[in-house]
Amino acid sequence: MNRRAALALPVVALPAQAQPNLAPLRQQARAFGRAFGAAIRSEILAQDADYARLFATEAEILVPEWEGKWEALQPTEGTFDLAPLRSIITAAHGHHQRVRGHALVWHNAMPEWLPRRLADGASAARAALETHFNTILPATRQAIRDWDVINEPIANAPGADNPQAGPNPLRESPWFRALGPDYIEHALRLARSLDPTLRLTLNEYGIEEATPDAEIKRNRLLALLRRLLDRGTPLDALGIQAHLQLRRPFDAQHFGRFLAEIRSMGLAIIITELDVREADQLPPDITARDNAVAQRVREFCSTATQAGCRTIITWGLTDRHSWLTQDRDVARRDNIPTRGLPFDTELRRKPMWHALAGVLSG
Ligand code: 9MR
Repeated sequence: MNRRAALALPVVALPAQAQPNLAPLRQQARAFGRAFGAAIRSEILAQDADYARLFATEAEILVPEWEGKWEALQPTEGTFDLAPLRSIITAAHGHHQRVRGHALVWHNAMPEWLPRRLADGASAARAALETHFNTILPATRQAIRDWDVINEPIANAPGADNPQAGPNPLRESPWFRALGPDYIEHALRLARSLDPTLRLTLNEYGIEEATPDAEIKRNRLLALLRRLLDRGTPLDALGIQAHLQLRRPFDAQHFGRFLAEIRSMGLAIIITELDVREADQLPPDITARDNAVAQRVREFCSTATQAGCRTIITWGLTDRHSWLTQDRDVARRDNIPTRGLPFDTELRRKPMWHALAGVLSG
């Protein structure tokens, strides 16, 4: 689609059924120099043809929801299995899509052996990191030009929600315990040395909303980024996960100032895992619920694009398969499935889709 055709697209949110011919998000974003992507799961890709078609049509970027984590890539120490990740790469190539890597250093989705190895001390931890990077980065070099090298390094704020939290601004993960705060710099330098043109991203959650806890996390993150950059650590982008929650307030101006600060450091901004958890008290009907989700997405994403963010990735595409309903810790207590992604369980476009279309082509 050319730019003129994209410009002619209506940006107001009308019911999806009324606009069957609107171009997919992928095309709408591309016409405006932006990119839309989504996290995908290889086992569903293999089983659900409609799901596969939806990703092929709507997403420019695919992110492996699980297949790029240690648990998937190195289930046994020294034995690598890239088959699930390769199935996503193959699908992406078939549809001229890009793949983002997620995640090289994280405290979750570790194979059972890894925490034990990290507990053996700094040199064992460094060796494990090097073996993993030395294998994965060259093997995926052709297909993946952007990796979340560091995922979720900031500790959550201490407080009522998190009584265990200590004063350390960095999360005391197995990596931190083995290597100290320098594990972040070490991993970023290693990635850069193995692949000098790879885009290196540090990805974080809980930094979006207007709560005291998010403010503490933002300040901790800014301090970490300043320290890394002052030391000449290679880093290209901040990934903002954006698992938004409607029960929390959002302040566009305040968040915009935070993004401007990130940009002033010379870092790109990527929205990496967007989805929306609905309010505790749900609005009366599905339309009102979907509009509330769309409204937050519109406000949040337009703040990000105004600050120069050019890439928006949702954590899944459809409510049919979403960690928001499948993860027991985040699923609603009343068991009502959350409608926090752009497509419903029948793969129909929802107001959130229209909100994204409006922002990406706005
Ligand atoms: O959605 C992902 C879920 O399917 C996996 O089981 C889980 C553990 O690997 O990770 C989930 O994705 C997380 C992402 O990797 C990092 N940010 C938070 C995401 C939701 O938990």
